[in-house]
Amino acid sequence: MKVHLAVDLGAGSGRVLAGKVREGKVELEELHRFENPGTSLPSGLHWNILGLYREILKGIATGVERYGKIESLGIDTWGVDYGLLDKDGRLLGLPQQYRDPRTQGFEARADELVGNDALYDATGIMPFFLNTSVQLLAEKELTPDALNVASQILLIPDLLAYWLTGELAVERTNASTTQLFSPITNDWAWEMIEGLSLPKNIFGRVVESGTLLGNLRPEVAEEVGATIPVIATATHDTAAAVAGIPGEECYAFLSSGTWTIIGCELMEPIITARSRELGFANELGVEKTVRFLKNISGLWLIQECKRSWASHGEDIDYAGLAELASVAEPFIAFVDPDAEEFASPGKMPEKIQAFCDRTGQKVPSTKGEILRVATESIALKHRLRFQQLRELTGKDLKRVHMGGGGIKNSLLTQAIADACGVPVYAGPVEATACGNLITQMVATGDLASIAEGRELIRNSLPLEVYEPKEAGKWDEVAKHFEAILVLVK
Ligand code: LFR
Repeated sequence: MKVHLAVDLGAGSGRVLAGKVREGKVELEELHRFENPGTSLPSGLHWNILGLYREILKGIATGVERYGKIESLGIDTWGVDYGLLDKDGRLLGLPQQYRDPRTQGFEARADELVGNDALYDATGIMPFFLNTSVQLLAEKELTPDALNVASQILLIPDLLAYWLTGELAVERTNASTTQLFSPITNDWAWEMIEGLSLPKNIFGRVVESGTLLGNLRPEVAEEVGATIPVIATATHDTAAAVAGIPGEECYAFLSSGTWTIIGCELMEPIITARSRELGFANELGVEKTVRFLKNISGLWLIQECKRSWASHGEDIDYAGLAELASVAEPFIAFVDPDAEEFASPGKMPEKIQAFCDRTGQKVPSTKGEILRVATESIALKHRLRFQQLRELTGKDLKRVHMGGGGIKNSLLTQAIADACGVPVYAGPVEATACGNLITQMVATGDLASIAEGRELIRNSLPLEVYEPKEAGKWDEVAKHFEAILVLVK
């Protein structure tokens, strides 16, 4: 039996998992789980990066204790966030969270400086408040001290891998989330970097997913109990999830977590006036693929409702919340899950109610109603994006393959099948960890290709099929939903 470790950090929690391959099947085992709460300091919203690093070490040590030899390990996290290093490799300040409000107004500033259209044409990435480009611009104009002396930018998984190995590199799938990397030249988008007056010298070596970075530093190896090769896996969690979703036929992938991300795997980017208008991004995937996709604010709304009620002493688990939503009256009102007011944390139930109120709809009053409105609205947003994806790719998409924690919410998964009018193949829940692991296994020669890895996943983990129901009803409510989108535009 061979064991690889996947470190998978999300914007709420992180895990270290062991992927064990025996007799043609992969088994996942959670070795260590920890919280990753955003922390508010006088300087804004931050990640506790050193805390995360310590938790990762704990998880690796558990893996070594349990299995002795570890073939390799790889880290994936959310995209876009970064740390800056000085010339001696010291971290300059505590990395900030993409939801930190400092970026407000800086999408418009980027537009002034280089033009959002030009940025899209050069990078294939849409203007979005969280892009690294927007964050760096805000940092440069508001708090430039660190940038002035920085000699290297690393994204979060690169930074953690640097601490583990001493090797400096930015992995390509995550580089593509910065809006500063070109999927056409396969290099940093230098013209845009110059146009935004960002320091060119901080953008260093980019490596393909599946690159061996090196072994754990001797001090780290001593602490965890073994020397382990570290691989720059598909370090962007969504790239890992897409790799780990074993799609078949002509399918759209859907990676469902805090964000849900819907898209298609392509061999070439689609950068047209229409794709720009509809806001689809060309992020990069494993084996030189393009992840042509759109973010939808997914479980975030539900997670934030949960957090808000818990802070008032009503801590209901996700199963309990789903139960409340499933017995509430359907289709009483709709929100745009991607409306600006929902992007920042806090007061989510009240924000949903205020949205319904200001758009002249019935205001949901119970927890069940609020959650039902959120769930159906999220599903309807998927429908819209699914249809746009069909139009932009010209593909006759026959099904949705959905992976990630979101599939545990069967009300939402069924609603997505109903709203899109195609079957949803749900699985695996651990798509991200699976993609992280198979990318490593290809790198170590244990698998020939990602296709072979997907076959391994298909043979090992359950897939559940949700057939679409009540098509007529959803066609009708989609009209109301889309009218609300127009109203708030
Ligand atoms: C999902 C994700 C999305 C990205 C957002 C911010 O976890 O990585 O792909 O758009 O987080 O990085």
